[in-house]
Amino acid sequence: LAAFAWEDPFLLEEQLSEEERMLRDGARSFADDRLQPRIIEAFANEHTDPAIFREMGEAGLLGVTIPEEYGGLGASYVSYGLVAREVERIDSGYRSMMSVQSSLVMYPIYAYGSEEQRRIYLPKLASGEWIGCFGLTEPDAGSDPGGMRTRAEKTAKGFRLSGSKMWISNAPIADVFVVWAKSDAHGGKIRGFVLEKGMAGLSAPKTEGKLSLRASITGEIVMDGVEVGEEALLPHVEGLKGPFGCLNRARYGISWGAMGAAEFCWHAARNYGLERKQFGRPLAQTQLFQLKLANMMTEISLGLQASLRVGRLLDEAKAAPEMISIVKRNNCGKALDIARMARDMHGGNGISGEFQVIRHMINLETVNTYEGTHDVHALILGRAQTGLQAFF
Ligand code: TGC
Ligand code: FAD
Repeated sequence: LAAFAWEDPFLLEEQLSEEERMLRDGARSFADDRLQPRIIEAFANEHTDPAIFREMGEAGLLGVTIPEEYGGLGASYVSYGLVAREVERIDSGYRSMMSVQSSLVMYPIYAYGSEEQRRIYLPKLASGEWIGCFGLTEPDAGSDPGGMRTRAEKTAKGFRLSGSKMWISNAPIADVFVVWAKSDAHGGKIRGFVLEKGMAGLSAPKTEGKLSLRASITGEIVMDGVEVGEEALLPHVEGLKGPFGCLNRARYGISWGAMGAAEFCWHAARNYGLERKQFGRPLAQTQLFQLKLANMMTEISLGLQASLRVGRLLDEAKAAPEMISIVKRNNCGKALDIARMARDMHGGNGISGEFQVIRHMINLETVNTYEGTHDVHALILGRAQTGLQAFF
C-alpha cells in the first residue's frame, strides 16, 4: 500500500489536470502575496480595497469560466472552484468579492444578455476595471426571493424601476448592478436588469458595523424610479430560474471556498498543537487534540472530493441544483464547525486577530447564511426526496 499524505488524504492533487494545477498555483501565489498581507488590518478596520478587483483581474481570477473572447479564461468549473478555495483560504470576504463578480454579475450577462451587453460589460468586469453587484435579497424577501417587491414598470422608452435591495455585496463601490424585479410588462414575472452607477434615482448606501465578512463591503441598492432603456433588460431569461441559474454557480464555488477556510483553520490548529506545550508535552500529543484533528481532516477531505465531483459534473453539463445544495450546505456547516473547533484549540490566542482562526469563524457565519441558508438547503433536499414542499 502507498504512504499516506496527511495534507491530501485522497490524493486530490492527482485528480487535477496540469492546467488546473497551474491555475490553482497562480491563485495561491496571488492570495499569499496580495491578499494575506492586507487582511488582518482590512478586517479590523472594515476596509474594502477596490484595487483588489483590478489585481484579481490582472491575475486572471475574474470570470474564470467565461470564454476568452469576452475577457474570461474559458476554464473549467473545477478551476473556478480551485480559485475560490485559494482565495477563501485567506478570507471569505475576498472570495465573496470574486464570486459575486464572476458568478453573479458576469455569468448572467454572459448567459442571459444580448451580444451588445456582453461586449459592453464583460471585458471591463473581467479586468476588474468595473465592479459588479447582484441584487436579489430585499428587506422582506430573503430566503423567499419570489416575495420580492421591486417593480419594473413599462415606460415609452424602457422601464422604471422602484424598490430596494439589502445585504448586497460590493454594492457601495459597484459600477454595474444586476438587479431582479417583477416586470408588469411581462405578466409580473421576475426579470433581470443591468443598471449603471450614476443613474438618476439609484443609490447604494453602505451597511455599517458588520461583525462578519468585514473586508467585503456590503450595502443596499435603492431604486427610486430609476429610468432605463430597453437595452438594460437581460433578454434571455424570465422567472426565478434567472437568479437561481447564477446562484447555482456561486453556491458551487462557495462549497470549495468554505473548504479553503476550513483547511486554514485545520493547519493552524495542527501547527499550534505541535508547538504549544502544556503538562510537559505538546497539545498535539493528547488524545482529545488528535480526535479533533482527525475529524477536521476527515470532513475536509470528504468535502473537497464531493466538490470536485460536482465540478466535474458541471463541466460535463450533468450537475443538478440539488447536488450543489448538498455541497454548499454540508461544506459550509462543516467549515463553521471546524473553525469553531480550531478557535477553541488555540485557547486564549484563538480570540486574537493575529492567529486568524476567529476571523474565519466569524466570516463562516455569513457564508453558512448567504446563497441559501443551511436550513433552506435542507428543505431543498427534503423536497427532492419526498416530493413534498415544506417551505410553507
Ligand atoms: P421554486 O418553485 O422552487 O422554483 C421557482 C422557479 O425557479 C426554478 N429553480 C431553479 N432553476 C435553476 N436552478 C435552481 N437552483 C433552481 N431552483 C429553482 C424552478 O424550476 C422554477 O422554475 P419555473 O420555470 O417552474 O418557474 O421556488 P420557490 O419560490 O419555492 O423557492 C424556494 C427556495 C427556497 C428553493 C429558493 O427560494 C431559495 O433557494 N432561497 C434561498 C435564496 C438565496 O439563495 N438567496 C441568495 C441571494 S444572493 C446572495 O446571497 C449572494 S452572497 C454572495 C457573496 O457575497 O458571495
Ligand atoms: P431569512 O430568510 O429571514 O431567514 C431567517 C432564518 O429563518 C434562517 O435561519 C432561515 O434558515 C430560517 N428560515 C427561512 N425560511 C424558512 C422556512 N421556510 N422554514 C424553516 N426555516 C426558515 N443577497 C443578495 O441578493 N446579493 C448579495 O450580494 C448578498 N450578499 C450578502 C452578504 C452578506 C454579508 C450577507 C449577510 C447576506 C448577503 N445576501 C445577499 C443576502 C443573503 O442571501 C440572505 O441573508 C439569505 O438568503 C437569508 O435571507 P434573510 O437574511 O432574509 O433571512
